[in-house]
Amino acid sequence: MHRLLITGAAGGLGRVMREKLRPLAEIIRLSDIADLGDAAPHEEIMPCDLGDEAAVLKLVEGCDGIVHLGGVSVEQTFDKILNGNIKGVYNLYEAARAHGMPRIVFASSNHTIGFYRQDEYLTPDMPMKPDGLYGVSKCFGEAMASLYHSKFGQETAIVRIGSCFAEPVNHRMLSTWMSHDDFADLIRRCFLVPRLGCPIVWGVSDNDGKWWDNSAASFLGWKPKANSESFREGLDARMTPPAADHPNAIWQGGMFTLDPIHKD
Ligand code: NAI
Ligand code: 15L
Repeated sequence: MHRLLITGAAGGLGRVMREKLRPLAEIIRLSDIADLGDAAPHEEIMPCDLGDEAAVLKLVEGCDGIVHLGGVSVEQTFDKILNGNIKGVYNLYEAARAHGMPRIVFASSNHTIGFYRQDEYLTPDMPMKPDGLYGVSKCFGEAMASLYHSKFGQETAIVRIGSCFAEPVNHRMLSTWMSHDDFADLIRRCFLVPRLGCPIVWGVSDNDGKWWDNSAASFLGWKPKANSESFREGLDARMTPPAADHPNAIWQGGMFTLDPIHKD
């Protein structure tokens, strides 16, 4: 690619992908509402609020691919979610439509299905069961990706990320964890595959205890390499596993299922 846009580039995943996705494009355009530091020679920095339609239109101009990580990433007030994740996604898809429909990797979340129990094994065609307003906003994002694919042919990889951190930080994440390297490799494959379409891909490493079936996305050729089992012993030494009646032992979305509707 000539120019790859990463939104949410100042966030936890954005900072990691800023480095790991460097080989994918000659120029990496980085955007966020938070500080992004100085641009390296191969980088362009374009601060932008995703809720600002005109700014997003400019942001996407000239881009050949988009990794959309920006937006609210936890349970929050409806107003914040509305701006970042609802208006933001609408603005992004409209901007992509105006600028040649660059392929999009959309960071969706396991919180679209957080109210499934941990003893259920999911395929991507199963109904959504969001566990909060944040999860609902990701359902909206997935629906926008599907709409723009059906109506206009816009291609998106909808990646339902489990827990993408340096390592799992609790026992639930032994099932949901995805390594940074596996995510970067998945993104690379989404841009390299000749025809992407609009698949839902479970963003999870090859964990022994995973809850999600990725066989429908096998055409991507993505074979995650990491397995959270290597962290189990360390986790067991640091903390006791959750009791059987704890949300982290019942629901796939874990503690998000307990969040109230945030008012401020
Ligand atoms: P993060 O919260 O660290 O990063 C999100 C970034 O988006 C932040 O830098 C924030 O400033 C920016 N942002 C928020 N509202 C914005 C707006 N209105 N306009 C422009 N930028 C805005 O989240 P993280 O962990 O890096 O996640 C990245 C993406 O992946 C998010 O969309 C999140 O929902 C999704 N995800 C992440 C998971 C994880 O395990 N890290 C799991 C599931 C989904
Ligand atoms: C998410 O969607 C969040 O963005 C991330 O911070 C984690 O909480 C993750 O899900 C998870 O479920 O572990």
